Amino acid sequence: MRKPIIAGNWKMHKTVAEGVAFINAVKNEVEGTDVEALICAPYTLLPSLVEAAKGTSVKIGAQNMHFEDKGAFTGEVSADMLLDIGVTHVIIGHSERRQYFGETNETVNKKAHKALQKGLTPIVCCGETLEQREAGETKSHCKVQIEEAFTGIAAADAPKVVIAYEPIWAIGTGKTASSQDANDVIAFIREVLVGLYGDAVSEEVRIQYGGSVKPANVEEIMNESDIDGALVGGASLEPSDFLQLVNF
Ligand code: G2H
Repeated sequence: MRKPIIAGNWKMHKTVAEGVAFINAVKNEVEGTDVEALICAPYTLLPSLVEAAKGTSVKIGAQNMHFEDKGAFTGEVSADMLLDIGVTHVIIGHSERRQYFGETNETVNKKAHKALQKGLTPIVCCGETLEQREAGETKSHCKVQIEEAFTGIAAADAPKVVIAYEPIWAIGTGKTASSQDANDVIAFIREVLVGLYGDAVSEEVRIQYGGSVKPANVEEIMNESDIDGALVGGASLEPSDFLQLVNF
């Protein structure tokens, strides 16, 4: 059984005080659910959020990291730096990073390797643009993104990776892929994993859906056969919404 993972992606939102207040509001309510609850926050908040979540099952993740251990990379943060403050997860290759910050399948692959080597859980994002969807290229595009993200990753490590399928046209737009549509692509991504690693490994990998997930649609999405969680932006900013998501 794959444990569902509901992750908030706060993007570039919240001060330290706001983030800590959020964690304090949700941390006791999350206990006892069968869901992995995770908040991925801006770097400046991470140490305070880890501290606030200590002793609870709420996990704290970053939204990016560099693939090198150290060096002259102004503005970057390494896996060791994240581990040093108690971060457990890291989003890799979010479409906003691909679009605005030059992330490529190659850098995603390097970051996934580094995260796994260091013991961080990578959440590797994939997803098509509206043009690609309309051209019927959704699956071929996701296949390339997944195959290149997993290049050189051993079968023993593959189940440690979480995949987030986020159709770009559904991000922050209020448009959601229908749950069947999302499930269809996610089931296809699992087939790609079968091709890479075989059935047993592919059955272990958790694949989230992301793109305008909110309390009103989370249950339908989570009821689909192959969808193992959600990566949620806008609707993860309010504690009451996040708790509804976790309690889908
Ligand atoms: C997709 C998602 C979170 P939102 O980027 O990763 O954002 O839920 O706001 O569409």
